[in-house]
Amino acid sequence: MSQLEALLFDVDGTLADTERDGHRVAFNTAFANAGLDWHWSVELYRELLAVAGGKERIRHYIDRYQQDFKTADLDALIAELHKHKTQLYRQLLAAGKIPFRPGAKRLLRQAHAQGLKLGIVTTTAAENVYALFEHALDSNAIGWFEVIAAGDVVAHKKPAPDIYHYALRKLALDADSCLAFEDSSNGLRASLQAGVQTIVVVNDYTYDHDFDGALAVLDHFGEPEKSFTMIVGEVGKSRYLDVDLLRRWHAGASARPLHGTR
Ligand code: XBP
Ligand code: MG
Repeated sequence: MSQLEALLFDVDGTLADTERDGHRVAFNTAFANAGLDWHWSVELYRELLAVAGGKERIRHYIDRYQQDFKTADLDALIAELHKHKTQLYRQLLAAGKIPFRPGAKRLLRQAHAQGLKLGIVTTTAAENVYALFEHALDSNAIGWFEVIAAGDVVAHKKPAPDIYHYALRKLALDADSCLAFEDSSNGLRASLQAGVQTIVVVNDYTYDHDFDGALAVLDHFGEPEKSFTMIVGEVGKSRYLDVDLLRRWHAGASARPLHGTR
């Protein structure tokens, strides 16, 4: 049975609640600045989030809701809109608008201090990860991560497992010596297909997703003074995720075949 050696974190919706008041707002501002009357409401964005990747999401939106839209070079337009959206999103991060979720910073700090390897496995653009960490985590924290697997570094985004395979290769670790943290069914499908046992922390956009196969489903990572709610999994006396609890869960999971991979 492998020892727990690394924690692999998704970003959007997991480490920070970035979608409703971050990415979505940046998309809408980029559309308005381009003279487009496209507006992604909070509810429409719930549907659009089923498509991972901002560029892929814009293309899906056009195909689904703007079939009459015509432009000389759609690829170029989407790339330009997404580049501007990323700049706007990073301004929101710099303004401190997007905090980390409860317990996320505490767990990252403890895992780093106790020598666990840390990796990021996200669909969002790498520059968004650096900006989030620069403005919402400790100043030197980016150095805690041995791999930042992000965005277009793989051709097939979540729910494909490619980003997890990429991160495991960079860490030179087997899937069974890692735990993953995700917030969505797309993310869970990606991690499970890569063979990584996964803990889900839900949010307002993903609470009703299918999390079959997750090791546990929680409302957040928990803090000593703010207990998590265990939605799926053994409750026990734990009130927040820490390295000891993760090691116990990992050891217990190692004895059990990974299920839920489809
Ligand atoms: C979530 C995503 C990303 C973001 C937008 O990524 O699917 O596309 O919504 O970021 P994850 P980009 O949950 O895997 O972190 O516009 O840079 O794609
Ligand atoms: Mg996510």
